[in-house]
Amino acid sequence: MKQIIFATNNAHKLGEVQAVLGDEFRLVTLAECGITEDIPETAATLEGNALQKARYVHERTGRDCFADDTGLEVDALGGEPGVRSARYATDGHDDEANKRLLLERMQGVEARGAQFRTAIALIIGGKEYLFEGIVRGNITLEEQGNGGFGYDPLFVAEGCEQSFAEISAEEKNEISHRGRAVRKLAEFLQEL
Ligand code: ITT
Repeated sequence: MKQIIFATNNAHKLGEVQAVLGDEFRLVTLAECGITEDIPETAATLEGNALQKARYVHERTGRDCFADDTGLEVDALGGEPGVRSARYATDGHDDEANKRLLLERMQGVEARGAQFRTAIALIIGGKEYLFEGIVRGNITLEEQGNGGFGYDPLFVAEGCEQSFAEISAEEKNEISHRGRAVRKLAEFLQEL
């Protein structure tokens, strides 16, 4: 079984990514590498932040690793919250405040198109690679469902009637931004 570090502090992401990668890969967590501090995410783009996280871990461990940075890009808000998705309402990771603020900004807005976009940065054999996954959909009028995490209760993917918080983890992975990006990563790793 191949081992690779996934530079995330988000247990939900870890579960989603491990499910897509399957038994062939074991994801090594930051805690297992002794990295317990918050990794800076100060870049202006998702790609920049994903690279920043992967480089941080690679510099400290010297090991192959990857990181995911994800944003919800809402058409009517000019792509916001985008790279600021985690810190939309406050400086911290306050999911409830973030969702409230988004619904507030979308009040009365009819065109509710949006996309989740994931950028994955991989550092392997000292080289850097980027992978992207996008899912288009719409912002709901109110929260729907209790599953998933983050903005999931506010997003219904194109072709779906239920939000990401109402479908199973397997169904989300089949169509989601992260599922798509991770499948590209998996194909790349398998061809090495
Ligand atoms: P790491 O940086 O430790 O990986 P994080 O939770 O900070 O974890 P991001 O910076 O990528 O992850 O997340 C940006 C925001 O987008 C944050 O508020 C997440 O809750 C949210 N988010 C990320 N992926 C999501 C998903 O699949 N569904 C819903 N919200 C998501």
